[in-house]
Amino acid sequence: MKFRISVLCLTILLCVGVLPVSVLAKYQIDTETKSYLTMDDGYSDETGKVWSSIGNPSISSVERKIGEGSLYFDGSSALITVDSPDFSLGSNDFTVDFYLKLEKNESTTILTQSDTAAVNASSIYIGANYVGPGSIDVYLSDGTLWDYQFHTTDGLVNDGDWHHVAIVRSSNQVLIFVDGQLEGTGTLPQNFVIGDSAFPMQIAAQKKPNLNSYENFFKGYLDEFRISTGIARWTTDFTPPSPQPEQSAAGRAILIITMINGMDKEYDLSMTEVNAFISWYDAKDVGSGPAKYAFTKTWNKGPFKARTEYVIFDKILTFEVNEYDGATQ
Ligand SMILES: [Ca+2]
Ligand SMILES: [Ca+2]
Repeated sequence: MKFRISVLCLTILLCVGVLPVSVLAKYQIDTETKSYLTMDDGYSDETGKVWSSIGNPSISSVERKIGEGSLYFDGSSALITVDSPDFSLGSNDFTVDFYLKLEKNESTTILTQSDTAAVNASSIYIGANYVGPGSIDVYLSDGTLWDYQFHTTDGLVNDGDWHHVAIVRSSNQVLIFVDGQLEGTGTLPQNFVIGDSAFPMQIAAQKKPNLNSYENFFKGYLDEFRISTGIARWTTDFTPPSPQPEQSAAGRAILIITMINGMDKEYDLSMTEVNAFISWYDAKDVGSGPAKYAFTKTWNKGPFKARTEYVIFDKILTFEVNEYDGATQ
């Protein structure tokens, strides 16, 4: 007897045992994206930059906002990466955005390219709890001292929940959004040039002067951490981003065919290929079409130019399609 378990698992959660689609959700990388840590796989950067850890930041798959995980900073851990021309903010628009879940009420670093003396070679400092517990705070420098500072009120991000934060420079305006609401704003002099720091870019701590040690540690979770230059991603209130993977033919699926002898055959296919197989199966099921279906093998080809594997309709017991997102978002 032939039947099929499931034609197409469009609701991925119903498909057990195969990559849930949500795992792979991430923002699209555009040319303005200079650093983007999804925190799903540690602290690898989608733009190819290499971050190294201070202490032991750890992935949490329990606490996460988007994708598979977030990164937990225990109050003595941080991330740094070497200076890059990508981090020269100059007088350009920029956006720093992330999700955070804060576990600390004292002043804490989120992102900076400076040291705690801030005398020389400073560019940007983004922190929390400087106005009071739960504020988001931004300091900008022309290279020497902190020339301008911008704050939200306190009490915004210290409730133990996840919050989306976006710091935006749009021309001479600095905007701080929390959960998509404009909560802090201020004005820079026209064409204010932010200093071109040579310090490492630092997440979750700030370097001590003349030392390879750090202070002002962040405690809590960070997720979907992104630095963008040349773009003000938001200038009015918005709904915080929640990237959903495409459910289109761009996706891929694992097709598992169970043969009547109990053997499983697995194919990793594009949805176009899966749909072609289903069309063949449906046609054959009502008595038309060829008795066998050909899969062109692009794997394990060995010395051959091409290998084709045939599946015989009469030998199929069931099949199952587990769709996943194969496209980079
Ligand atoms: Ca994530
Ligand atoms: Ca620099």
